[in-house]
Amino acid sequence: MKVDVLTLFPEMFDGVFGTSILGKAQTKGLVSLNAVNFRNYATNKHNTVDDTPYGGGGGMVLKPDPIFAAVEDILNQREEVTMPTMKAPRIILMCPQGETFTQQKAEELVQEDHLIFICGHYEGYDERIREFLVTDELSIGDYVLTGGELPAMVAIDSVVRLIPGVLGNETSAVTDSFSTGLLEYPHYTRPPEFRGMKVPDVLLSGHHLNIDAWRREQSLLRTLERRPDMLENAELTDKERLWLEE
Ligand code: 6GU
Repeated sequence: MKVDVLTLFPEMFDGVFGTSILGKAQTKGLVSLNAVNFRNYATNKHNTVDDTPYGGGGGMVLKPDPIFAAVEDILNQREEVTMPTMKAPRIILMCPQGETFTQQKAEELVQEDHLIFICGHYEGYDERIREFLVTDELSIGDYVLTGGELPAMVAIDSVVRLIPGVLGNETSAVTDSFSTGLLEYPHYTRPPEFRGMKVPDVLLSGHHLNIDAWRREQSLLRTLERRPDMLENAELTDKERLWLEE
């Protein structure tokens, strides 16, 4: 997968793209992550990327031309001549008005082979970017941030970790707890007793059927307690639904 990010602050991505699991995913050749400063595509002599809004009012608006030019440059670098069946990339605008990013969206985006994220910073976007350039608009939740960079990093992290081979096998099993629609059960490791705080007996019993049953029950209770809204769409047996209603 190839991921390009258009931003006025490409250095914000250095740590995230170069470190830990995302860094390793690139070394393994599973993904190529690239942050591009769209100021490099400004056409006037002061390299302006924003301007005052038509019709007046406060704030600045990101101009369409540098962002269109940056995206077109990325598109022209694609090998569509030699690979005519190549799928068009998703062009994703990060903005508070976008569709809320979810695990389901991450699972949809990991099917793509090229993603282009566009991040604005405190300004609005010229509406023609929305209307004629982007394929998706994403937000990461109902709170306001100073820019789309952190949200883009959040989305990229959650998509890239779903690429086969990016996570070790031990970790990938854990992945799907959100996709199964339930919160995770509690985890414990050694020692069996720490300052008088004990690990539940069942986990030390070696009885795997009982352990699986306990974990399932804990997942259900935890979801009921913390995220009852998730239970509607979760995959539950009739028996489990009855038990939760008690
Ligand atoms: Cl994508 N951008 C900004 N500026 N704030 C946000 C957001 C995006 N998602 C949640 N808050």
